[in-house]
Amino acid sequence: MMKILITGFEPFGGEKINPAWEAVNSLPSKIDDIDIFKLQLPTVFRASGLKLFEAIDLLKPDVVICVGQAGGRFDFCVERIAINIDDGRIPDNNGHQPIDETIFKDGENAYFSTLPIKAIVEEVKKAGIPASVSNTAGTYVCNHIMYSLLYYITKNKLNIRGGFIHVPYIAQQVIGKKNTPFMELSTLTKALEISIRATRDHCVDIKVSGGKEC
Ligand code: PCA
Repeated sequence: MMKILITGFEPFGGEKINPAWEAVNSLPSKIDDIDIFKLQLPTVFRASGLKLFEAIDLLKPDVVICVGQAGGRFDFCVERIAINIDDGRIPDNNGHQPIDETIFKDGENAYFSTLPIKAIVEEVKKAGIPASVSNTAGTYVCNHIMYSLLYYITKNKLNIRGGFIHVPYIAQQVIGKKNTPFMELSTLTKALEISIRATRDHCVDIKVSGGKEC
């Protein structure tokens, strides 16, 4: 039996909902032979990481997938890399806005996702849902949590695969906003289910191009 811990963030930046949490919360508690544990994280530097570490220690999952909103992005974005820097465009939900601060002084400059990112993208696209590999998770709380997760796994030599997925706005968030991409909530939930199955089915990633020019 495989255990997956999947997280979504609280709303932030003036939004009333966070599609990441809405989609995570809509997942069933079991997918095939996989037990799904859902956790909402505060959109707050540091506190989000501490809450995640506690849940990892308690649950001892095989896989951790963190999910966040990336308003303005068109597709379901599977992140490749997290970097050791906090640089907030806006304050977090506790009013804290770090600028160019190192996340962990004894951490690497960056960590790569250990999810099968290419396999996830291919499987999600096969279901008719736009998806791609993203090469930056930004420098806000989402990059912070992805970095913290991979730092914690590495430092404690945990046998856990982990990574991060960014999702676009959902329909109700773009009412009155012009030229803003969105997906249906049910599409995001389906893409997460596919990502979970792809992670179970691919311990080693597939070799297909996910490259982009800048
Ligand atoms: N998205 C933000 C933080 C919380 C969220 O859902 C980000 O991309 O950093």
